[in-house]
Amino acid sequence: MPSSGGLHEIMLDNVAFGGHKLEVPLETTASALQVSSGNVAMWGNKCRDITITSQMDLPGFVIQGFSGQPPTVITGSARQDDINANGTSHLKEDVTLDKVAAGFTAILDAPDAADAPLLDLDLYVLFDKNADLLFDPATEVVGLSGSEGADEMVRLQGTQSPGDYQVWVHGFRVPTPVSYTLSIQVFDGDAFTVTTTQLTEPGLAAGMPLSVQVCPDVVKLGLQPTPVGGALVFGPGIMPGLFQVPMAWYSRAPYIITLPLTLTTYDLMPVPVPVGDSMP
Ligand SMILES: [Ca+2]
Ligand SMILES: [Ca+2]
Repeated sequence: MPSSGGLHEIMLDNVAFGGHKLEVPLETTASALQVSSGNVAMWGNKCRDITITSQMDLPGFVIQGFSGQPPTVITGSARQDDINANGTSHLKEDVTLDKVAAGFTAILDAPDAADAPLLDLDLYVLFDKNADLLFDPATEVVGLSGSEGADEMVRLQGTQSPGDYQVWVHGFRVPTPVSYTLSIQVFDGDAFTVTTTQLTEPGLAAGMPLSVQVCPDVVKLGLQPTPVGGALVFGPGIMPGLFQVPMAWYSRAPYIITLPLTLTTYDLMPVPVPVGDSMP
């Protein structure tokens, strides 16, 4: 997970005990990984270089770039559902993934509490794990957001397997009918190409900086409205989606560019009018 400088602590909580001994030996390995940039912004056809350095060996290291499409936006009408049965959710939106994706995000934007007091909507994301074309709320919920309010967001971690998903909006408390907006975004495109150097089997060695270059495929990106979002996803072979760095592509450079720019009085002097010219 992203973290900053300072003291950190890892806590282990044993919630079940089924052994004969009160004290059972166990081992935990803690480590960290550094990325030279917390996000990857690209514009035009320019590539970006970043460096990844891990403090521990990451066998079977995998790194992939995913680009996104504009989010799907649905307008819904809130309804009171059975508070004890999220399967009664009044809105169930299908999302089918043809290939591995990343960054599956669902955002529920409802009226503010001042405009709709006591309104409480909840958001669920389900994955048809057993591919029986049914979504079981007991076993197939892969993400949920259930605050006391009506605005909710679910972002699935790691990468998402191909298959059928559904996003559910559950009306937990709907005193009066209101409309809301549900946005769903998935990064499943291949318009960001990733190349690395120095990566040899069996993976990424501890302390060995890995140079990564990310390039936009402007032909694939050209038809999309900008900015185009995405994610750089990497990790060891057993968990290839462990780390994610957000990416964004802009068709042109941003208007605000910060440079080590120093203006002097000379730069600010008026341009002299050549002798002989007359002012209009
Ligand atoms: Ca199922
Ligand atoms: Ca809620």
